[in-house]
Amino acid sequence: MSSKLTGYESQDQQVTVNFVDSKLELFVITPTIVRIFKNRGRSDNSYAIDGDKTQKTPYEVIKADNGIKLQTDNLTLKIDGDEKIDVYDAKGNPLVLDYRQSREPLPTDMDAEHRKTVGAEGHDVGDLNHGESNYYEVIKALSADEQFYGLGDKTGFLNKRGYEYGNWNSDVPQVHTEAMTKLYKTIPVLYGIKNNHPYGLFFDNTYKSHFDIGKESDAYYFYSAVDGNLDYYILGGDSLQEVVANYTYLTGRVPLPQKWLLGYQQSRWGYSVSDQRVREIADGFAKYDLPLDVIHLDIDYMTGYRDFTWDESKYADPKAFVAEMGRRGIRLMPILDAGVKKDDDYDIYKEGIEKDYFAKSPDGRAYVNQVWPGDAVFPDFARKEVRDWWAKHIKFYTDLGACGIWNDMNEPASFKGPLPDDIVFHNGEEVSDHRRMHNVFGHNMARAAYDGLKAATGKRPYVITRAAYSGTQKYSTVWTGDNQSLWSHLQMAIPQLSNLGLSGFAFAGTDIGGFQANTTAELLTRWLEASLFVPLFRNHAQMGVRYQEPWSFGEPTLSIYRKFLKLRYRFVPYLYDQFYQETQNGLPVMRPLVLNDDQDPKVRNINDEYMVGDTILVAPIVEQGADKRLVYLPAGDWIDFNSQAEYGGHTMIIVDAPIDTLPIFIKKNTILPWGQAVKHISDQPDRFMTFRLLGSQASYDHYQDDGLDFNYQHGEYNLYHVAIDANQQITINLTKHGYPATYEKIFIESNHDCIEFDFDQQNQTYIRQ
Ligand code: MIG
Repeated sequence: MSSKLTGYESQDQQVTVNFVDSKLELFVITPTIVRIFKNRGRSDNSYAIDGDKTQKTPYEVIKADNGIKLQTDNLTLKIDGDEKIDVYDAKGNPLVLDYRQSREPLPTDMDAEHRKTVGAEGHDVGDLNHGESNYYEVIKALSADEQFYGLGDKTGFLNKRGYEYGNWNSDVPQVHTEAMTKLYKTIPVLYGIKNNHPYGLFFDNTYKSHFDIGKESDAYYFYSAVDGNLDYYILGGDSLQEVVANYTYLTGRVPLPQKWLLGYQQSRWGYSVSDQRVREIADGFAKYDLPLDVIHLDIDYMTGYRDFTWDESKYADPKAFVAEMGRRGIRLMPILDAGVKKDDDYDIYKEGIEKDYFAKSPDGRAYVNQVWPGDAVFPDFARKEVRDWWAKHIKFYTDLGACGIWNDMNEPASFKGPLPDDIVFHNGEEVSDHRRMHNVFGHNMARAAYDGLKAATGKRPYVITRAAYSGTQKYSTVWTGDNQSLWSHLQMAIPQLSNLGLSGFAFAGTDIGGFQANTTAELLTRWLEASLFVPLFRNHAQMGVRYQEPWSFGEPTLSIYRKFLKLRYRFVPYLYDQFYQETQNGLPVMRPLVLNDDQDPKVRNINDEYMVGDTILVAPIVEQGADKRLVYLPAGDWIDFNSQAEYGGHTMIIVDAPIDTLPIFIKKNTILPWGQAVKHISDQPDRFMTFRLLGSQASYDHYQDDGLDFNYQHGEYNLYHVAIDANQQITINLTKHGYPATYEKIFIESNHDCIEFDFDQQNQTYIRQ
């Protein structure tokens, strides 16, 4: 057989494989992560990965057959004489195999002439390569038994097989259906389970790209990009959990949030028109006995949609108003738009022009498009100096007392047509263009907000962003953009948030109740129930649609809404513990069932259940009119949280769920921390903690810190190990004591008892009363 492979060289953990007229670089990052790189003429830098993730890893390269074989303890890569790569796990099971034949595009009845006219009308004609000279494809063989997950915020279902998706951050105000191939984010990580063997692929390329996951063929799936280097990572691991942990090891983990971020948040485009209107909303929550932590301020608080302004004709005294809300336990979260108003009398615009901080047309002038403020320009956020400038101005908000920054329109969205390809942006300091920098615009904007908030407050920044790239999770939480008040969107929320979690975004949420269109009492209630454990717990609606505050529909909606808000606060310590775990293990808090048991074929296509950590299973009603549903219980024994009934695992059961009921199942023999029924999450340390035993014996590790700043990184946190054995002997150990405000009392609730333990300062132990 003829081979174009001429040899290889290796240095440290980099292996260069030489072919007659090209070369391929392989980087052994860890035993379970290998990077495959081929320079295609673009500078080599990553927005997703910070620093060098390479760990000292033994590996071997041997000549084999018609090529070479690179082997770590966990992965084997075979590179053949045609530059084809096949990857196997340690036991020799195939994970990722290059496809040897050519693609066979689906027949469409369309000739070139028709394609032109149909395309001209604005229809998607499905041609991936619009004559781009640096276009490429990576085609992998598909097995009959192979399922796919990940890809960030894409529409549709949990398992991505059979669909295609695009990566070009887009503002999509139309109804998000499974036919919509792209939304706001570009997170090109794809997980596969091939004949029961999990793996991941991460394509680190910011240019417009595309995945076809067995839509075109049952024989292959492929990635394509219009430009960029070939730069992808093989992610191995013995379980899907290990594969996901490898991805978050590479691209970073969601940092511990301030604890109150886990509280309930209320929003509507329209509240921010005046301090009086915002006050009315806060009053509603007080009047109806509803817990609330944050009210979001949409674009109307600004002066003429100018970033870094607060209209004093609508707010008598913004700072005093934010403080007034703060005294009531409510924080305010202002929106910040990507487009900066073009206005010669506006200091931010003037400063940005003087210092040359905006993207430019090829003629050298600041490029102007239109967004909310009318004519607007776009900061060149990938330049550090521009981010530092933006970050410095974030102080405007923190000085007024705002609790964070909600970044919008940062795909970037534009009203006068898309930004042309050749708009000049920078890639760091290097001159680049919109084609390359579009998909990281939101990433860099969010990063600037993170830096600004951190510098100004020393607290853990609360940033929300609509657009994102892989790695943005280190700086920001995300929401899924402009959904609608449709049952199909409530249904989509579960797989969409599950896949975002698998893609590194452990802190995410949808607009509860639906953003566009008019919600109903039933839909709003079911959406709140389904979101009970969703980290970003925010109701948001568009201006012009019917009100969807908890009281808008009267009774019984109000009482049911109140019941679930109160229940959420009970679970806040559990969720906070899960975030601590996530920083350690890199796994999302909200999980599709497949993440916890990738060997159970029954969980690979479940779209209407999710887990929280590995002990809580949630099976909400997501169908109009339904009052019962089927629930698949995975491995283990389960306790129905509502009825206390017990069930074995690997079974399908029918549960009743009238409108005021959310089916929740707790793995038998679990301890749950049980938060207090507070109205707002306090900045003051909790003095008591309750742990509830479900089942007969269990143990649990609980994390505690001040919930606000970075002192935990210097050891200021506590870990409690709570255990109840088969004889009902209870032990509470402070296994780490770095935060001074230990709980004064701990209550252990089991069956019908509640046993109190008091902290003994002298001996640093808990003593049973
Ligand atoms: O084009 O600021 O997705 O949450 O309320 C609309 C107004 C602009 C889009 C966001 C939405 C927000 C709205 N914004």
